[in-house]
Amino acid sequence: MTEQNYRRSKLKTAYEECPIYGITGGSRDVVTLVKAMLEGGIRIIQYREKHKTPMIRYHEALALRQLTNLYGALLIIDDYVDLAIAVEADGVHIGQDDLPPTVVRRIVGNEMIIGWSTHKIEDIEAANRYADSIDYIGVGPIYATQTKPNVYPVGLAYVRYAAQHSVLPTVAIGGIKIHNASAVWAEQPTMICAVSEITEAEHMADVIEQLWCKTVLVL
Ligand code: 3NM
Repeated sequence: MTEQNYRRSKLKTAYEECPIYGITGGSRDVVTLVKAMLEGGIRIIQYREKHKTPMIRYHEALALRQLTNLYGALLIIDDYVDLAIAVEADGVHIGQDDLPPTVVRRIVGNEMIIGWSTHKIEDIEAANRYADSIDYIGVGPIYATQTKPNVYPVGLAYVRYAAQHSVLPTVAIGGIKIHNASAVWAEQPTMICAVSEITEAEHMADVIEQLWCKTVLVL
């Protein structure tokens, strides 16, 4: 198996087990939060803690590496390529303003999954050109979101365009809640991600299930 096939089959196994892509956030302790996400069935965890110190991020990411290994889940590190390498994460997620995907690929080697955020049609076309370097794309924000500042909703049509034109798996993100998840699934993303809806949930497993069950309705 090539290294690219290895990365992609690892990712596919995870999203076929559960198509909800989990991202850390909110006010709970991050290890408690991720344990509840994993108990709720999520198999892809992105560690996204932009404002903590490098030392705190390192210790938290190490703890999440152990925890995700225990559950057979993937750990993806947001933004910090060095941290992803340091904790032997499964992947790193980068944005449009980070280093170019080809450069990140050169730094992390061929076994690490790379995800790339996209926000407009030209980004999807660029992602297709970078498809040797990256393994999935984020598409959003679909709806208005308080979680990521200074971004504007791109709407459901963008999910549809991504599903139809991206050669890579897609993660729909941004303002996704239980009440609008079925509308997002109807546009056929590979995965959906609901940050605040999950991190602020009182009964996390129920929320994950309700976000997830919507897939069954449109199949
Ligand atoms: N990335 P919530 S939107 C982390 O569009 C992130 O790339 C986005 O949070 C993008 O589910 C977003 O609470 C925040 O709206 C999503």
